[in-house]
Amino acid sequence: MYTQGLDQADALPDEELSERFEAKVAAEEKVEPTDWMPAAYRTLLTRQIAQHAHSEIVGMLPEGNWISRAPSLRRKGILLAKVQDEAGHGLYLYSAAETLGVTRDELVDQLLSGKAKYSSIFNYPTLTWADCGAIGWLVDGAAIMNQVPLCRCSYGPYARAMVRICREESFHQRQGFEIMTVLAQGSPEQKAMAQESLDRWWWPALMMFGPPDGESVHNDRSMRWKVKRFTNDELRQKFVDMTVPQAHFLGLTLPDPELSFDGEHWTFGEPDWAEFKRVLAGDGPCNKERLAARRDAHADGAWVREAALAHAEKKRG
Ligand code: BYC
Repeated sequence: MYTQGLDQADALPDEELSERFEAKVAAEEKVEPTDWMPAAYRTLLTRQIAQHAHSEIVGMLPEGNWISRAPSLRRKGILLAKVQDEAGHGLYLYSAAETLGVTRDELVDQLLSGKAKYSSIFNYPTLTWADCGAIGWLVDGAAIMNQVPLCRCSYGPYARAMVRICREESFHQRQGFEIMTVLAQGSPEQKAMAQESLDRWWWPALMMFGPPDGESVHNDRSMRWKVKRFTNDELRQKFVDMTVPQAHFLGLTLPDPELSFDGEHWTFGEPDWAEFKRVLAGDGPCNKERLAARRDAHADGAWVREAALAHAEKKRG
């Protein structure tokens, strides 16, 4: 069978196109939207980038909950900027996914119908102000650990989007750690609030890296095609090694009795994988609330989309 790749002047056999593709990936060259790529590579990337985009958009909700209740004008300004950054990340990522042939409407439909996954972490509630600190420190910290290697992903548009996203996530992580520092060094009540928040977010943050390597479905293919550069367990370990000393600096205790240092790494207990599976299956503490909020936002924005389309139509004449 012969296939015409968009970058090919002449038709080439699939095997030859596939060999060229593998050689390009092996040589650390970027794959671009008009290049020939195996259907499974396209599917793998569309899935991951779409889930990533949905995570950024749904990820605005837990912290968005605190914009009107931030403890000072300064905190409110910072939080607003951070939540807007997440919206921007979602938009870059939807655009990157679109270069693979899926439309924005299809992507949004998949999220709103509950068909598409988004990160498990955003199905947990933000109960106190300290949660904005814990999210910045732990959730954005985990995101950076996972996303810095994605700047070297083999697919050009995704890799390039990740560069800016990672820079912004670094600011998010720092602002979260600063909130935690102020609380941990504040009154006994403030320190207790920081500790209670850490207790609730620690295990869900470890679950962000995905199932253990033995249960990861996409790992082998994703590593071979240089989408992922590290396995889920490798990144989880790096995150724990980075974060434990930060918790010690704050004078807070991690909720894991099995935590111990072996001279090189921090060994840690097993996250509750049954809980992880429940959250992925739609039965986390806030799954229904998050989807309902996105559906309402989409419906409320219908007039904006209609007005924008009418304006575009008019301009076209
Ligand atoms: N939550 O074979 P595996 C942010 C799914 S947003 C939900 O290991 P893979 C931020 C996985 O999709 C950060 N689902 O998958 C925003 C797969 O299901 P399907 C979001 C998960 O892809 C606002 C199945 O489980 N970051 O930073 O090799 C405020 C088997 O997994 C999760 C990204 O999206 C999970 N935690 O590895 C603050 C990063 N884990 O598709 C911060 C990009 C696994 O077969 N994504 N699943 O139905 C990735 O790096 C990878 O997709 C993952 C999973 C490491 C997440």
